[in-house]
Amino acid sequence: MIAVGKDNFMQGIKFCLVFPPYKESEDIFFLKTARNNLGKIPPLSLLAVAAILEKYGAEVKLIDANASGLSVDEVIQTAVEFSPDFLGFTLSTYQFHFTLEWIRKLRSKVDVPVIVGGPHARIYPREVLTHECIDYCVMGDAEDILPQLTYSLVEKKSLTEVGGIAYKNNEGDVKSNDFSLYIDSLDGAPFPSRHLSDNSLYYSLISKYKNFTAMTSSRGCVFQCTFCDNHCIPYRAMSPKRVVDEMEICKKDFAINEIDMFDGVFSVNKKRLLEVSDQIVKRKLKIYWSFRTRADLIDKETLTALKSAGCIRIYYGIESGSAKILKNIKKNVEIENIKYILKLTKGAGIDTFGYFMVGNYGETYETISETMDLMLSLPLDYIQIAPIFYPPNTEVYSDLMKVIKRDYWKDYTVDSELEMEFPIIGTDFNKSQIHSIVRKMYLRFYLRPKFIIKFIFSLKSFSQLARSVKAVFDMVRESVIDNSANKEF
Ligand code: B12
Repeated sequence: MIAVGKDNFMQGIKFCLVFPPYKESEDIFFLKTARNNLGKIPPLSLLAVAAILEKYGAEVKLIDANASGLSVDEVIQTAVEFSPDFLGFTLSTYQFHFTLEWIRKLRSKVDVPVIVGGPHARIYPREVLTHECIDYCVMGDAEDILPQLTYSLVEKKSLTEVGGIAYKNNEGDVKSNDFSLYIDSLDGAPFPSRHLSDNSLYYSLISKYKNFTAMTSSRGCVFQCTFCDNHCIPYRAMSPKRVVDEMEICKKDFAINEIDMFDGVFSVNKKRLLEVSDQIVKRKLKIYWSFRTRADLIDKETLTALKSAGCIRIYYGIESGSAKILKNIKKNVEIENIKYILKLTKGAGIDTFGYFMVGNYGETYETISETMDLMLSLPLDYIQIAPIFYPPNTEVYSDLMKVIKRDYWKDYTVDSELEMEFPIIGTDFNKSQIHSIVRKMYLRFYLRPKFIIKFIFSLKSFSQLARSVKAVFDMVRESVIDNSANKEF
């Protein structure tokens, strides 16, 4: 690790971080309704990056074009006026080419080095760097890497000692320093620079209070689900104090009343969960919050603590009602446990959200029926169903690669013209059947009179009502336009 010199060595250096709009991938969120109405979540990665830069004295402009609705030309104009020394973007796989277009356009008017990070830069740094408009990939946590990279660039030092980056050397060859990728503790990471964005822009379809924001309190994952690559990153969680400090800042400095914790699994450690709840109560922090987890990581004691600490909703990754599928995807949660915990959660006065998947290895009409039955029998307030998808770096994608005999995402990163319809593996269902099933499941769940009445009575604000009416209207309109679901399942 190289020393970066003075604490404020970035004084006088300007960074412009841009979060372009994105469209939910059709393969991930299938209903147009969900795509158009899910909400606006702050670009947490860039807020974290901004905080690191500000810590060292840099001047940062963060442009959330996704939430503010700015066009690329408007963003270019703002960036030109700001006149940065560096541009920064976060890269996800599915949005890669769209983001690349924005980078190209911005770079053509603001010709400064471009630094990227995020999942796609971590997984395919070499391929990302084949694009001329991108100069540096940060492949891990930015907390140590970015100051070292910036320092080395400003001081014109060699980059060979800067761990966690990929770059092009003077000969144009891509070099990748695959060491020092991750920080050990997240407690030292500065609080996200929420003052750089307009917090009134953010909401989720089901958020109940304004202002709303999202937060993460851990990175990586300890579980091995076949459809996710989060376990490829070492698991680290912030201490309860650090978590509640950030919640307190949200409340006091940004008038935020509702926080959605976006950690893949927030309650890995029961003691941490109880301490977080305890500190919220002790500090008399009146904040409403929600988080994502698995049913086997919740029990009666935690639910009581969570309720008194203002937790209003738990998102459970249920995935399937078939024990066989749960085993195939390495989820390994007992169906009986799911039923028991969901009932307890509702009983504790906490809303429940269930994530489901369709099209996994071993999926049949029988397993779909089991999932449908479970979904309709559980005390769930909301659901989201994802058709099977094959993200890079996951076990499902490795299986797929054996069938298609190539690393599709790698080729796609280099070649923007490349398009390919993935085959669905391990089940006889094809993609359109899976989409039909998903649509049918959504309609079966959300158009139940019981659900509609309960939902109307649970509404907390006019904005929530307006958003919900629009979502329901879109959903019904969409299902009238395409009623293919009813033909198949
Ligand atoms: C919160 C979140 C969102 C938020 C905020 C997005 C953001 N990146 O800020 C919203 C809702 C907007 C969102 C949108 C999407 N997301 Co999202 N999201 C997440 C989630 C849950 C947490 C990310 C996060 O904020 N972590 C906290 C920060 C502090 O950590 P970090 O992201 O690792 O960032 C650090 C480093 O990676 C690095 N870094 C990251 N970006 C940059 C940029 C620069 C310039 C530098 C120097 C460093 C750097 O420095 C940061 C600080 O150390 C992750 C899952 C996960 N557990 O990571 C999925 C995840 C990143 N999202 C994913 C997906 C698929 C999407 C969408 C395509 C939506 C969809 N489902 O269709 C869009 C794409 C948006 C886009 N343009 O990138 C996938 C990406 C998979 C992939 N291979 O690309 C993930 C991994 C979930 C998953 N397991 O599938 N997402």
